Amino acid sequence: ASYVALSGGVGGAKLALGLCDVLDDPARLTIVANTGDDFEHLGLKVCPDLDTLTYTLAGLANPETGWGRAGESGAFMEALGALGGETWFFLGDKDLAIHVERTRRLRAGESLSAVTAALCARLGIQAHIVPMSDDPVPTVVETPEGPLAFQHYFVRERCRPKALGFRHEGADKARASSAFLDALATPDLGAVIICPSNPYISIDPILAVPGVRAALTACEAPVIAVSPIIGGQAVKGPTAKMMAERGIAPSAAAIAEHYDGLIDGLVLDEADSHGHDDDRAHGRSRLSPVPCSRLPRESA
Ligand code: FO1
Ligand code: CA
Repeated sequence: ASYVALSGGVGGAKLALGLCDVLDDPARLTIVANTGDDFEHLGLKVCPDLDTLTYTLAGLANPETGWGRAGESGAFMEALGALGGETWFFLGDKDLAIHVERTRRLRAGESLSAVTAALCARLGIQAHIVPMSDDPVPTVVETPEGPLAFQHYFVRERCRPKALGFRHEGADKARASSAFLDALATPDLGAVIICPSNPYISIDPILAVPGVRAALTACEAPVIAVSPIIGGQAVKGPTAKMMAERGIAPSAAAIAEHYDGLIDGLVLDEADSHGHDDDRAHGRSRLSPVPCSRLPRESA
């Protein structure tokens, strides 16, 4: 069988790496990356989630941050700061290379899908990392102080402003990447896995691309989400904060509710199975807990 995973950055990349480990042939896995975090910075096209997936699967990721590269140096940033340039978004000396090369190829007319495939091949990655779309769909965060571009909210402001909502700019005109749609249309598709990424800022942008929801509900394969909430806390990052700001108590059941109508199952921690049973009692019985042992595994 083949598999499709929908992923954001650091949290999703860890599951993607695990999926590669359990598959005999990682080339059967297509990982669709959120590109709502992408932005142009210092004249360069930066795609954080694509790069986090790329570095993680290539074994090059920085183990402390989860993003950027291991063994990184900051001479460029230091020199830029001395010149009065913008340093709130850290671009390491090695990491800089991927932004420069991607920007060059995009300007030469290649699609983001083509550039990503070429760079992943160069780094020896067997799984297919594909952008959700070749069209820009930048996430804009609505805050009491006005709208903020995603990285300005996330990195520069450290998620401090209350997030009133998220807009996926350009989503109405965007087209899903052909590699994404082709992977969903594969006849032997075994499962679609929604990684334990932030539902609002990592998965919703993918679902906002026209045709994606329809393709997911139409496919025969089960769509299984892995909860990013364990015991009322986010595995990583500001997911619980964002849920609280929307008046939603962070729980695995709330994640099931968020993906209601889309998923066939939710992988959750034993710590959360009690809340989930409560949820089932309230009439959402088709969302049954899926034991982790039933995660996709190639039959021997
Ligand atoms: N996250 C930060 O918190 N601070 C940074 O300076 C930063 C730089 C950065 C550079 C390249 C890259 O691929 C990712 C980077 N990230 C940084 C992570 C990025 O902001 C992600 O969008 C978030 O982690 C959300 O997924
Ligand atoms: Ca379905």
